[in-house]
Amino acid sequence: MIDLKEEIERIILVGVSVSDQDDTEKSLDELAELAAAAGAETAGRIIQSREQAHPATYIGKGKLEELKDLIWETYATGIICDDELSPAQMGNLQDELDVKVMDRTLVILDIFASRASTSEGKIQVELAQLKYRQSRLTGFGKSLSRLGGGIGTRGPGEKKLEMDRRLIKGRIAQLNRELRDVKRHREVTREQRSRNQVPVAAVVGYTNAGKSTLLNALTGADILAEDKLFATLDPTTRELKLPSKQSVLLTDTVGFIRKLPHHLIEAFRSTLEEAKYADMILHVVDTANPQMDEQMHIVYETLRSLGVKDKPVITVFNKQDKEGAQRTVRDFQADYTVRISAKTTEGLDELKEMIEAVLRGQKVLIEQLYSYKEAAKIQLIRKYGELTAEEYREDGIFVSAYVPVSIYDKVRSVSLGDSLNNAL
Ligand SMILES: Nc1nc2c(ncn2[C@@H]2O[C@H](COP(=O)(O)OP(=O)(O)OP(=O)(O)O)[C@@H](O)[C@H]2O)c(=O)[nH]1
Ligand SMILES: [Mg+2]
Repeated sequence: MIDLKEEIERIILVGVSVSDQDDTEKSLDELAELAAAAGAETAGRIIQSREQAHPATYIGKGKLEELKDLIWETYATGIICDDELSPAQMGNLQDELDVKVMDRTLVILDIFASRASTSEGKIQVELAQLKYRQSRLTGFGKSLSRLGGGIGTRGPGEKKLEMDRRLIKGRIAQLNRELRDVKRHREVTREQRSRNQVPVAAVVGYTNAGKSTLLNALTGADILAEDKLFATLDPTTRELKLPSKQSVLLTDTVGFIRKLPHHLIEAFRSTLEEAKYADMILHVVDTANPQMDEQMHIVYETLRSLGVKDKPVITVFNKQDKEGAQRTVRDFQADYTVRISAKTTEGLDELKEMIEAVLRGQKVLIEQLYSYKEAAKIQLIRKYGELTAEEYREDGIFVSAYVPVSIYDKVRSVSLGDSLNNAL
């Protein structure tokens, strides 16, 4: 029988350090994880310090020779550069090295491609892949036909790899149309939600921070949570009942990462923008990751680039149960911070209280006497607000509650005004 298993790719990581060598090392550590997530094995790494990447070959001539030697010594089948290569760089490296040449973007796209499960996710990934390939058709054709598989060949658009430019253009247009429908659908859902007055909290964070685990712990949802990068691609929304009985919708979404390819941001914009329409942000941080601060910074940068601002932020310092987790943590950009473990559920009650506090801040307090005829209004308050006291008196029901500003007019008692008018 023919062994159909893909040959494991052995790759060399290549980075250019423009300022901080240490930072480039960390970025390559992450690139190694990305490569592993895409099924490749790291055989070595090379870093060059230079003012900027070489416009023609990414690294300089001397380093290129060093890289050739390393490829030869380690039997590497390819290289992955830590930045997105221009089509020219890719072509030149291909000619020089005679192994498969890949970049960070290609690897991330590949991982997204193998994780996409819903039709929405698949459309978005295929679109991002095609846009990336569009400008690199010539260089790629060569290397892909040589190796016949591996990184860069997976995904919903697999069969379309050999399409020519004209067909790709047509396919991109078609996917864009499909994406517009998806977007419209998302907007409708969003509108319905806001009409329902149920507040929404977007769960964001660096990939692998524990967003899905947190959502599962809070709501008993059954979302795939795994120790791998980009386990979640498709947004999932679940209802969380708070101790005060009111509900909040939690939306889990794509994790962020440094140098998130812009093709992906564009394609996944409607998914990533969930945060833009949320009432608050839950920012999940992996405190056991040595690069926690850097990751937090990247999350804020990404949120800014998506136009998410002026939202209350609760930063959730997760994985406190883990050995090596940092205990002294702070985040000056957050309105609230809490230390938790989504795994042991430690700190979750405190987190829920904070969510309530944020919601309360977005509401107004009403303390009124309602006539018994107005019972329907109290129902509304119970549904969308937070009822803190309810007293049955002879002349009506006295209610103290926090309600969203949007329903304030609907639930205000008129009976008091009526009785005053009658008395006059
Ligand atoms: N020890 C420990 N592990 C945790 C905790 N929370 C999450 N994890 C683990 O961290 C890994 C990543 O968790 P996920 O919930 O998949 O992370 P995510 O943020 O959803 O990641 P992506 O969907 O890939 O962006 C999993 O192996 C979890 O079991 C925690 O509080 N303690
Ligand atoms: Mg997840």
